[in-house]
Amino acid sequence: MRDLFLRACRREPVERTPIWMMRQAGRSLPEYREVRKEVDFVTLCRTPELACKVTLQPIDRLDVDAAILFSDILVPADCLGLEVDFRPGPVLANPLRTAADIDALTIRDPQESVPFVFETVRLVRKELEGRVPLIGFAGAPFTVAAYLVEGKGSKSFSHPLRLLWGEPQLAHRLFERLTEVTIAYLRGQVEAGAQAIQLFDSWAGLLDRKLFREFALRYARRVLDALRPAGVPMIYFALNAGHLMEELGESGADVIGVDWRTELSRAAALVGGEFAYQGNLDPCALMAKPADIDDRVAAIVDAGKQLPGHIFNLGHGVLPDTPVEHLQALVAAVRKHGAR
Ligand code: 1CP
Repeated sequence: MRDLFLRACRREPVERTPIWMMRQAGRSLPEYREVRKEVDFVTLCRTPELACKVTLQPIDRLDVDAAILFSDILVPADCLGLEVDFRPGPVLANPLRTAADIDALTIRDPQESVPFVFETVRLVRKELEGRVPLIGFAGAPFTVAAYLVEGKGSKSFSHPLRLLWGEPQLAHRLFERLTEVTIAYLRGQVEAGAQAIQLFDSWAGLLDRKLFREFALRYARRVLDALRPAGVPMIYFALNAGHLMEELGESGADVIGVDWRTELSRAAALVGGEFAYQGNLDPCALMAKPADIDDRVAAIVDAGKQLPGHIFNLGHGVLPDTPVEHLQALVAAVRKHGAR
């Protein structure tokens, strides 16, 4: 297997810098849009043959060094009996707002409520035939809670933030349950064949350091501590977390995801300790002509070579209107500059 990605996660020597891209499967690829003409997003996530097909599309088209399971961080809401619609972002008919809503949540075994996720993982491993490793993922408890309480995407997520300030004990009860579900859900993915996992904490950057520690880091750490015996590399990605760098090193992750706002060298100096880093080209940079971003790519790759381990990625997901040729040019540039 081409295991550059796994070796970089473990801070072992690599002959070149590996690359994959968050949201590498999805609307930027014409073959994904073809599949979406026939089925809605939820059906796509719940049908292993189709989810497998779109997971593999970026491997074939872009030749990236890892695959990531095609799903969504809100899929395991099924394990709490919550219905989520996608238009295209997640929308809940009944957001969690009261103590009664939160205390009524019952946890169901992910193997029974979302068996299609594990079936997709098994199928992808089989179809990959060892070409590249497969990354499984989940949303971190804080970020998933942000959607469940707000009921949809938001810039400010004021409902979940009001819950933290107004009823911290109730917020903790919600996070406890989400932590339990997330552990079972990720364990199931690793047992089915996921070779690394990423925990997405996309909204953790809304919190100051004190709240981050109390409501986000504590639960992310609990998830990662529980998964450590599974033995696969673990990535923790918190978006907009420049002010939280010192804290990220306490997450229990092997790899720290960094968005484009914080240079890799600065992130590493602030985090301290021995970690691999993943990132961090601004996804908007891919709107520039490939020749115009070559210097930027070289700078990130060179900074990565100074770190104990580096996986090239974007600082956040691929934007849907990114030209495919620009994605291919990025992979070529990382190959060119990343050789050791
Ligand atoms: O086809 C469509 O129209 C649906 C769009 C879409 C897609 C392609 C959504 C709805 N989710 C996904 C796939 C997805 N989501 C993946 C696939 C694997 C890959 O990376 O290739 C992953 C890892 C996610 C994770 C996810 N979903 C996150 C964490 C990462 C991030 O972007 O910060 C978040 C925050 C979500 C919520 C979500 N789901 C979909 C949308 C449009 C959103 C964002 C909503 C918002 O907050 O505005």
